[in-house]
Amino acid sequence: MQELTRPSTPSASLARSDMEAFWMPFTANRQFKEHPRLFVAAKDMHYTTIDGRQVLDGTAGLWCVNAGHCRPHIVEAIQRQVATMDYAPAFQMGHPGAFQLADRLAKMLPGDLNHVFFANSGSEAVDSALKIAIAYHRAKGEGTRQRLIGRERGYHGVGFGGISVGGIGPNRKFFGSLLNGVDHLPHTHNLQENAFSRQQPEWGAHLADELERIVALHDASNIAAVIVEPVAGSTGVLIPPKGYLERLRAICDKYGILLIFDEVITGFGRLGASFAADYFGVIPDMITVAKGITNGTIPMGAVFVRQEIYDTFMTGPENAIELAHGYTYSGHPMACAAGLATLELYEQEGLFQRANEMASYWEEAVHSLKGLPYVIDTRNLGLIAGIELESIPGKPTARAFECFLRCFEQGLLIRTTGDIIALSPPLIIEKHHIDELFGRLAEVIKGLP
Ligand code: PXG
Repeated sequence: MQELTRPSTPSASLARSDMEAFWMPFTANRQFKEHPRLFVAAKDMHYTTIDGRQVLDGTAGLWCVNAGHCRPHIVEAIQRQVATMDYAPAFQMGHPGAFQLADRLAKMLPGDLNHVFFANSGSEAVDSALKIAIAYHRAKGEGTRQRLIGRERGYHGVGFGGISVGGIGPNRKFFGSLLNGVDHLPHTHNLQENAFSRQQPEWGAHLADELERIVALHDASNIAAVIVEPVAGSTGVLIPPKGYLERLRAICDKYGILLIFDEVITGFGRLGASFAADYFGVIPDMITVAKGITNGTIPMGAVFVRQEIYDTFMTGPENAIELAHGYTYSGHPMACAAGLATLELYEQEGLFQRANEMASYWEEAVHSLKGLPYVIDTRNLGLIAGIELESIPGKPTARAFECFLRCFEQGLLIRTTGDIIALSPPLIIEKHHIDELFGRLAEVIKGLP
């Protein structure tokens, strides 16, 4: 075979014209391409920009790099796997890594959640979970249970299933009639009642009772599942009121409705426990994850299901496919290698415990921003913070976005949604990083227009 030239690597600089072809996701494309913000390297708590500056990562990439960047243990596992077996067919064939990763995950899971369906992203995990919920009821002879219940301000990715149960207007309004048969619980965010709460707010558990009204309207025999984020991330860090998740669990139990926790951001140590289900002591019937499952290195999502759900499908002829669902890359060898190495690293370094121990120092730092100009709320849980700014009249999002740009110039990566700053650093963060992060952020906020 003819020797090829060496594969090309991304170039060290980009002209404006080089940037046209890439249609960037969830990005103001024209604005970005005029003033690009490009990263070229990452290590532990920092990114390196294309012009050689160090940027402290206050967001673990996008809530995914929980063990910090470019950890050799994970990098080596991926390198080894890609050189040994790049791909194995996912349907009617297998490879050991997928079974090993599923087994390891099953051992971490709370309650009797102990089976794993692999996908490639949070969006796919959510669509898979919703499909499993409907098919589960059908397999049990309750095929009328098809309705799905999400929540206002919920984010469950961008598939049609996810935006249907999701509760973010701009993510829904352009995309037609979406799924039929979806209702939404009210969100729990209320600054009059809960501003500047530390950890779980006191007010709002009663909002779970809205599920009773939805059941009364449609009858439980028509409802398949409720899906919520235990802590909503993308819509600006909405922390569940004390008792709220417990009530949702109780109402679902009462009516035989499946409860799905979307733990794409809360999974893998973000709250100082393996999953939010462990943290809150509320065990759902299914959990969706992505992001931290591979430390953000190789795309992977998964649905965790209870024994009883899996067993319900394992009937009928042994040679029949039990669930007509799956992806070419379900359990991709590289994602599995990355996942196994990631879980080893989390365990070896005790990172979930570390996050738990760091949470009180983090909390003090978050609430030190109270009293700064425009800061109308600070809230925190585990290694998550939400800092809500007063909007510029007539220009929602503008103030927080300006804050984001100025932080980036000051060597700090934050994430904003609306006028809310969301922070979710790698779990390896040290106290001096926390001081640096909030010190810089405070200076930027003080100078905001
Ligand atoms: N569910 C939840 C709860 C999420 O947070 C998804 C599903 C979708 O995952 P994928 O892998 O399909 O993107 C997410 C994704 C942010 C931000 O800044 C959050 C997400 C993605 C991008 C940005 O808050 N969460």
